[in-house]
Amino acid sequence: MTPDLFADTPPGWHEPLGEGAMVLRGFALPFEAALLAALDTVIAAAPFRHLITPGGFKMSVAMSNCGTLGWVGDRRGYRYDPRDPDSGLPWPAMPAAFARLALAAAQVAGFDGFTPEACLINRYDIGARLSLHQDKDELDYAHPIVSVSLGLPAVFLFGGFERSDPQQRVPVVHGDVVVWGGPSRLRYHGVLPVKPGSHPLLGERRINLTFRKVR
Ligand code: MD3
Ligand code: FE
Repeated sequence: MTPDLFADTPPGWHEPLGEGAMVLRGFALPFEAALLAALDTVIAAAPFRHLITPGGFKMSVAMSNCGTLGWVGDRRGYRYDPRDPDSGLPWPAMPAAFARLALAAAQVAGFDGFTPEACLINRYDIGARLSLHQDKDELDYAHPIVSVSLGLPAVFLFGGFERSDPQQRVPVVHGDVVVWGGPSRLRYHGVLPVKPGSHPLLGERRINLTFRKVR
């Protein structure tokens, strides 16, 4: 990695966001090569697709999954499913590098033994966004969600417990990991439209991995 003298924070910086939520700047960088290789393998087996929301809109974010469960949605609503509805096959296995990174990041944030069944993989092309929502399809909110940002930078909106609560803007770049646990687990959040640009390894896109313990 080339040290960036003008970065806002040094690599390895751990930034508390809210109770139970923490940004681990650059935490994924030592895993970068293994993550990108594993990502290619997963996406070859379960290509990205744009889900249709229950309201009938095509999401701007393209998604896939790995692990024993994947998050899927259609006109009927959202659910976790052991199979990819596009292929009828089980989702690709969770790559070892993915599992190790999620476990290590959760541990640093104070959540021991994090063994997620699901990794949702979001691809943001330029302009793609994720509107404000809560993640409520998991059974036990005592488990954190771990999110890994790769490729182009983005700005997370980190709100409160009501949709109308004020939002913090949290910029994230390639390699940043955020652990969302404790009381922060149920806060509203979203992603602002990804700005035009090109990342040296990933090109004109942002990839976000979210690790979830579902049941
Ligand atoms: C804050 N993904 O897939 S991860 C999602 O960058 C999702 O793709 C975004 O939100 C992305 O559901 C943001 C950040 C995230 C995940 C879970 C949270 C933020 C959270 C749970 C509570 C509070
Ligand atoms: Fe979410």
